[in-house]
Amino acid sequence: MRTTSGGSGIDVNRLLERLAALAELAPVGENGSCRLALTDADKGARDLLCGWMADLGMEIRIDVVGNIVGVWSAGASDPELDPVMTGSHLDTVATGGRYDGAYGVVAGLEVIEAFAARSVRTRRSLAVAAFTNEEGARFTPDMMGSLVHVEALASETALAAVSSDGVTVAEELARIGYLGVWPAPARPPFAFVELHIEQGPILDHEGTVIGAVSGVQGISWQELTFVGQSNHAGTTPMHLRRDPAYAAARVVTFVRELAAELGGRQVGTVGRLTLHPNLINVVPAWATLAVDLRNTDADVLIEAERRLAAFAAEVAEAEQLEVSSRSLVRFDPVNFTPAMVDLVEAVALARGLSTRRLASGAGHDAQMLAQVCPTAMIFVPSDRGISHNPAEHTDPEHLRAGTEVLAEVLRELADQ
Ligand code: HGY
Ligand code: MN
Ligand code: MN
Repeated sequence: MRTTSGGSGIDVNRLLERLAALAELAPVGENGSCRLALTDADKGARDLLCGWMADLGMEIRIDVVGNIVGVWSAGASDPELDPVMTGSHLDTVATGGRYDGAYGVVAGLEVIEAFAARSVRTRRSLAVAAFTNEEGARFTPDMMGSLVHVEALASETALAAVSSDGVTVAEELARIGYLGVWPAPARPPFAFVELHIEQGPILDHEGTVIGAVSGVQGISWQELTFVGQSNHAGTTPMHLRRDPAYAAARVVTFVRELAAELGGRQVGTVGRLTLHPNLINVVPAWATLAVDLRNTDADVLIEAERRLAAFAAEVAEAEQLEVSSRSLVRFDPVNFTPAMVDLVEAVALARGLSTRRLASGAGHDAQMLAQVCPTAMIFVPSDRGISHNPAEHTDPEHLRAGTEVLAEVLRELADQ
């Protein structure tokens, strides 16, 4: 394995400037950004990316669900071969940080900029992708663009998805000018490597710089709805109530207790709870809550889903409510290609960087690309493990290290 002789050419200040330009499109707090999928802020980020790609002489492909793929062939001896792809996503949650997703896209550009400046030659072209709606915060499912890219979701289904504010993906893509014509699903790349912040506490807590990601845990998003009897808060005796808010509250505490009981890597979250009519003096008519369950173990995740369904039915019966549930997202745990994980680890160690293997707690586009090509992820630490929060931060030296490892991994793969 070659290590990059001399300077890598990675300019971390240029990388930071691009991350700042993206964040400043729709700033949240000191450092954060709100670029919900297909909003004007997301359009602004897409426009910036396409401008940077054009400046690098990349061929820009926008597909039928708005995925952006830039291909750099200037350094390739065999440009007709399937490219090696990197990338991530530009959309954020509403209270997003500066690095989640954007770092992986901008670092991909940084690698190409460094290779071009040093006339690096490889067999294969390099591609950088920005997948549509990775977060799933405005439209479900999450990882929407990469699901379509790998033929795990029909483009028609994605285009028809309706946002939490009542518009479809197709309408919003047309409105922001990113309803592309490049076909999806696409021909799989030769390999895919995603660079991302860990978004959790492990690397930061240990003082480890690089994570060689072994895989991604399984994800189950369900929406539960309890329907009861709306009534006057003052005149309705407690024993005559059919209160959906009470049932929802029982589920919120149950999810926490279930995760503790199952132990291991089980996590459970109720991040969204809606009451109707949501008025101080009205016993609600209905309550809707979204439950996010995750585990690296597929069987335990199924057990968690089973117990949640049983508890929701039990609470509904006791409170004489109707209960319904619908699955919003369901992904099995994914293990990345062992040889690819080995490569990430070997490159990091060869550069003298502290490294460890770990599974990802967060979902990523890489877990979709893993269905169609050899795939790996590289993590860098998140300060205090904070993410999906404007306070998200990663040390510039860690951002540089991650990008340098990405450059070396991409170069090794592009010569295969
Ligand atoms: O939810 C996730 O894990 C990812 O941030 N979309
Ligand atoms: Mn992400
Ligand atoms: Mn995220």
